[in-house]
Amino acid sequence: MGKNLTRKILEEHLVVGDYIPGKEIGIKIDQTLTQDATGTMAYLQFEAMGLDKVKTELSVSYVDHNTVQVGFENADDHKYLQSVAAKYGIVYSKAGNGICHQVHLERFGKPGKTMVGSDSHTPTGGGIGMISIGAGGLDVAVAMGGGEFYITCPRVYKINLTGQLKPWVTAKDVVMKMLEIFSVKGNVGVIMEYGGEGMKTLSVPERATITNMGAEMGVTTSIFPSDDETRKFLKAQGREGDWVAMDADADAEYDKIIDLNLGDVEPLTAAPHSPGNIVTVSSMAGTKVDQVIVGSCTNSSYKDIVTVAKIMKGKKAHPDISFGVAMGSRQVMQMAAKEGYLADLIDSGARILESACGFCIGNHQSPKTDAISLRTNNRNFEGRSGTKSAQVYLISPEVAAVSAISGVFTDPRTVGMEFPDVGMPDEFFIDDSMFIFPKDAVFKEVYRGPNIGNPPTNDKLADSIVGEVTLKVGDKITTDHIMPAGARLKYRSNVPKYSEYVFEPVDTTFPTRSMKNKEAGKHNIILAGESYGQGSSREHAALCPMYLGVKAVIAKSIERIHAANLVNFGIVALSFKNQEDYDKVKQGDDIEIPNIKQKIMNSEPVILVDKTKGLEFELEYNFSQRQKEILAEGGLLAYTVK
Ligand code: MIC
Ligand code: SF4
Repeated sequence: MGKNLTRKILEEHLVVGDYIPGKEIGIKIDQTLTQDATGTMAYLQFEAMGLDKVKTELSVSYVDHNTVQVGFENADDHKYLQSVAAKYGIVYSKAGNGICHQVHLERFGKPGKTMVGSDSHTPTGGGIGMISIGAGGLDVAVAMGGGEFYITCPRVYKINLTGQLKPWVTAKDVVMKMLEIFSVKGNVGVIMEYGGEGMKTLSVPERATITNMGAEMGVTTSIFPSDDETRKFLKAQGREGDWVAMDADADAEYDKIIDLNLGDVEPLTAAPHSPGNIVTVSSMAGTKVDQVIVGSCTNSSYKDIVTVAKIMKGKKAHPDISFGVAMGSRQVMQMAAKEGYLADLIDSGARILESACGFCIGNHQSPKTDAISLRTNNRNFEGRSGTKSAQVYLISPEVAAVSAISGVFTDPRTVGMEFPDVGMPDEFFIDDSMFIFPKDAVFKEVYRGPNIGNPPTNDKLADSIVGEVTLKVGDKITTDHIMPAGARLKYRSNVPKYSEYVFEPVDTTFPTRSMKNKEAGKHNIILAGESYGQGSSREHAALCPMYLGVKAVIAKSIERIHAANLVNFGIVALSFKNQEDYDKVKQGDDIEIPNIKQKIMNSEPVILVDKTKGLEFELEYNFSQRQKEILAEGGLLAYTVK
């Protein structure tokens, strides 16, 4: 049997372990990316490692999340990031240059390479044939220092695309179809590999939309082969030399093969409050809408923006709609300006937003109370828009534009308009002047504003965990529940301050109750249901609980990036041997996990003693030897510098 593409790239980068699906492997990382909201902590941790320079082929530090700059904090962080980039040989992408994933695809992505990024949508790079994985900032810091990156050797599913998309049906609908099939949970440890004749009809940015939102399925990453379309895209970006053909062998082995006929896909939407709540746009048709926003790393490529501009040309956004457009990169914005599309958008009444994350992370453009908001991004978790009562629907740019005009949810196939089939330009407009490359960077000293604190450290793992179930939560708790972003995002570099908001959307008393326990020498334990830690890569969802004295999370299941982040910050992730035991333990119960350190190190069963109930429960865990040692040290930073 031949090899699939995933295996080919991973084997070429394998440095620790054997290629056995389900087992931990360490891979060499060629490129890294960070964004500012996770980047400051990643670079503080990198600094703590005491190295001279990054050891990767390329590391890029993007500023795209915290660009609103209300108060000094964000601007201070940007300056810190710029100075660190200059010191360590990192490319710095200034605020205004665009969203990390879109810009990286345009200017740096290379087929066959590996990349790790401190953002969960790093798999966008899979659209250009990279193994591109999202991780916590500390894992990225280690990779920048030349350390290998650890993943579970994946199970690989082939998505065999056939047919061709019908007019008004898009790559966004394809990935939403995938979410309908695979849902947002149960896909940990899987890589989705796309192939088949249908793939050839999709351009690189369309493929990137699919791999981007693959993150919502909880997979390790998604990847497309590198073919002639990839070559065309790279050539148009002036980078044909970066192209190599990459594909699976004709007789490649897969763990599962799924056929998806592109011609069968129809316009879809993810209804509130999960990217996995997929319904057809036609079933929503006629529903009144309050806000429409086009943008985010999922849908803000040249093709997306030009398509929207062509639909809007000569028309106006409905008077009751707030219509916003955020282009994914400065390149897209420059081309839209030079080719007249920006004028068409402005004429239509669009609010032109910065080329940044902004609305997607609830940093601005929060809709009105109870609003129906249609957005082209990838996540619609409750409250993520900044308005708890808002109903956010995820849609394609095409659905966004026609609905902005009509004021109601509209199936674009019904508007009687000719489909604006926008192709790939032969040449993109190239202007790299908002990058500061290491050769041009002037380094004087690392700038540290008052918002930048040293990363807090943890104690070594205690012999026994003794404390309280400080919080019990249900299923699908996302990192936006654990560590909200939006208005709180500006505190990312100030852990004591940011920790005041841990679990804010769930229980505002959690930080004070936890701190009280910590000060009294009691450990905090979180009890959770299925798919705990869905969503973002933000390590603050582990780091801030660690700061508050959380020592263990007992959950029915934990999503990949968050599970790794918990280990990285010395928090023990456990599950009940019998899932029903979850119902028996209550918030506030006094508990003890005797001899946890010794038991984990010796791979023995761990027992939870519920002193309040007088009951004992067996707990399970699944740590590699490396993870056990990290936990014993109290986290990855201590383990790395020891
Ligand atoms: C997100 O889309 O949730 C974010 C904001 O980009 C996060 C990163 C962060 O929290 O800083 C992600 O996807 O990892
Ligand atoms: Fe930015 Fe939104 Fe993409 Fe996250 S999902 S990187 S917040 S645009």
